[in-house]
Amino acid sequence: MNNIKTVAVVGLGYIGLPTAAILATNGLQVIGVDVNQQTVDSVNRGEVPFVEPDLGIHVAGAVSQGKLRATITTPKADAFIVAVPTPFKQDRSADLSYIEAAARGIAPQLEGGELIILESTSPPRATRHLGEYILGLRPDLSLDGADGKPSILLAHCPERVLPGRVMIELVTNDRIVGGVTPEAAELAKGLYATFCQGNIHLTDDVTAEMAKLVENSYRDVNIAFANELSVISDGLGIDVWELISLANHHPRVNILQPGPGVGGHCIAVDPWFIVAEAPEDAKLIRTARMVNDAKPLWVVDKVLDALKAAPADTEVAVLGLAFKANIDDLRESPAIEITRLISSAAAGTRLNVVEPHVRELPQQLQFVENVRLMGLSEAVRTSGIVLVLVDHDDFKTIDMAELYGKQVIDTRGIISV
Ligand code: SAJ
Repeated sequence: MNNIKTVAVVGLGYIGLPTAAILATNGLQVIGVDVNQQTVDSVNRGEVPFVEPDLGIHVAGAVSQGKLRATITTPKADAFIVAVPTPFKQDRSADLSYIEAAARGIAPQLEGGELIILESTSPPRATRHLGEYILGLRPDLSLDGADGKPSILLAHCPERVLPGRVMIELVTNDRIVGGVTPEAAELAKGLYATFCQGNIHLTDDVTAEMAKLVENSYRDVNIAFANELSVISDGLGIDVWELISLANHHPRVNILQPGPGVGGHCIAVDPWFIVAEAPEDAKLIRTARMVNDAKPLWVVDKVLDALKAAPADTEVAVLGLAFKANIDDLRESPAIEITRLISSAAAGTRLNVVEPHVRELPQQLQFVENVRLMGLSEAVRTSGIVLVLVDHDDFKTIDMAELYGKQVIDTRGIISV
């Protein structure tokens, strides 16, 4: 099957829905599949159930032109793209149950010749696992035409887009396509070439899986270096941002920025898949994860120390809950963990949370008595301690005069006092 006309995208989340929409606006007939009826209904109305710039226009356009529709059950299609979550389990190895559930939906629809692409971030050999899982359900098919059985073509094509820039980066980023067979890689390349203007690099499936994990681990290790420097600098009584900015004048030094910890659903998760695969050898990757995971507790201790030294009724302004600047995504956000920990360790202290990108507190903070959501000026005015957790642009406009006499704990280096 060299001529792909219909594509089923399984999982309509932060990656699946943009991918479905961009394929549909580039001429393919796309059916989005999701287990959540509300997601399905909202896509069929041409609406997007989460915030991502420009995605709404693509989805509304594709649905109104009849190129994109959503359903709960997996249909027949020429190609399937699996974009479901791969969280980690208690032991920090990857939970492949969502991939297996997707496979159970796809398997009955196969006739042979279909292309199946795994986009979910996956541990090494997950694509092969998906293939073997499907063949377990469909012993009449094969991966290579062995015994004269019709074959299915399997490839891994990891997503690499940055939340907040997804619709741009889907088109402009290079892609890595790893085929279980060269034929599968070529076919997948043809599909991505319908919308991707970057280079499409072909390799095998396991190298493609590792490439994605390595990219995020590289960033995690580098952020850990910056976070470690921030703790060391604090002990030395020097400004870590000045230190990094000076060191970065060296032509071969480019240190990232410290923060309150690493959030989001990718960088804090993916390195563990490498550690689970090579526990003896992945020493640096494991240590970096531990350094970044420890940073929120260090911030909590800073605030508790400041509270001990402050008058008893001191309130704390908590600036930001998102996992990074200028987005509304609160998943795995260190800011939420920090706020929650301070709220329970200092139960008598009022925490005035400012998060311009949400209308209500997230579930973890909703029924916590000493935490409330408020506007920036009011929170700063009423608080003796100002804790900056996210470098949202809105916070960079704070009038320095309003901070006079207050203790500022700035984990992002956006306020100079
Ligand atoms: N962070 C810092 N200091 C920095 C940079 C980031 O503390 O200098 C923190 C952020 O505040 C945030 C976390 O790290 O809490 C992650 O943010 P990010 O912007 O580095 O990355 P994500 O999670 O939004 O997206 C990453 C990207 N991967 C890389 O840049 C290698 C993206 O390209 C991937 O597609 C995405 O993970 C993913 O889905 O895997």
